[in-house]
Amino acid sequence: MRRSMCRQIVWGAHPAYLLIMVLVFLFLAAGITVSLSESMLRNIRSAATASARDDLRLTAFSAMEISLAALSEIKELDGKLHSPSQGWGDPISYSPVAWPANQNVTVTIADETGRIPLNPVDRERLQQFFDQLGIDYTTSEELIDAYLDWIDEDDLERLNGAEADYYERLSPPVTPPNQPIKSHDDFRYIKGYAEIFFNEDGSPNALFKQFKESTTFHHEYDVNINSASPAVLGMLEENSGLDRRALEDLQYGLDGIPGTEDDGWPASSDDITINSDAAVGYEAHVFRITVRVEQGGKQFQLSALVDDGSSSSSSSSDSSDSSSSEDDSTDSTNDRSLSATGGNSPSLSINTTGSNTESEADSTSTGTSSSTSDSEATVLYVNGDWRFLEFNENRPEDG
Ligand SMILES: [Ca+2]
Ligand SMILES: [Ca+2]
Repeated sequence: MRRSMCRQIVWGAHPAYLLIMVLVFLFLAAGITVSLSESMLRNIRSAATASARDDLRLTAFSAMEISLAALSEIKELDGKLHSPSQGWGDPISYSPVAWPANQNVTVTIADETGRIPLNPVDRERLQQFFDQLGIDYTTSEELIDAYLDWIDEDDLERLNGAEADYYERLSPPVTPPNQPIKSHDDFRYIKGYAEIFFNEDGSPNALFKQFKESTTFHHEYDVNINSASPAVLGMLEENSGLDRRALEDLQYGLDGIPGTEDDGWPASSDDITINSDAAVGYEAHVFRITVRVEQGGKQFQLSALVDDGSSSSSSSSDSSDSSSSEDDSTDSTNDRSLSATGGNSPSLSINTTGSNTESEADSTSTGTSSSTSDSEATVLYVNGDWRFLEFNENRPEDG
């Protein structure tokens, strides 16, 4: 009782002090409210951004589905896929879909089959291609031997090759992977390539650009003449007697303009003058599909490498989950073995049993994979006939 009396007296004695206390409290409360609402706004804003990104992602996945559907439908109608002029070169125009009005959707489908396979290497073909790039025979031999030693399992040097002994003496030392590679970036480190394909400052030169756009690690088919690079066509003109003029006439159609309705394509060696069509193909099997969706400065991109499932020989992988199908491979009549050029190369066992078994095989992979399973295609997942060999999504940061 006395104490509250005392307090009243104290408060009553200092009204100005009380007023200041109240003001300070109000000021602090206002500050807290402001900072609360700022963080709420931030949360709301980031939720809205996330939702916008989800919208872009959804659209991108739809565009990927539509692209695959276009490829499937054209294959169904025409029997085979040969050339982007069949319609699959522009799947967005092929499949009229009402995209969200504020989103800009673009899709490119590039035929990977138009490139010369580097895994395994057709030594003669690569030799011819290097010749087309203006690289002399001796240097070509050195480049090819060095590449093969870089990826073969052993440490035995080919005539013009190099193994770990050579690379560990370099400064800085590098280690050859001794297994198939997946990226052209590796060539920077392989003996002899830096001098031919890279500038002194380490940047790739124009020759490397031609080499990169004309070669691939992702298929083993004959090179599709319908999507081959100018350098590859030049090689075919020189070594296989390809009539490039006749090819252009066919591809550009009667109006002589590429990209118009009347564009055609050779579907077999019956359609085009070529002396030797060894290793020359007319079909597309492996595609790199890139989807971009943009909306108000935001972008979402999907990129996939898909195989039409007509062969399992499209890609090799060293990943630990590479499919192991030892149970059903022994009774298959479709198994074929390919041997990479050179006596020291490992034999690649290619299992071509059914197109839909890989997804199951993936989940039953074991840790006991033998050396041959390194060379089997890694299938991320299967969509109808389409087998995804690579899949990347990326959402560049805003701004
Ligand atoms: Ca080696
Ligand atoms: Ca070797």
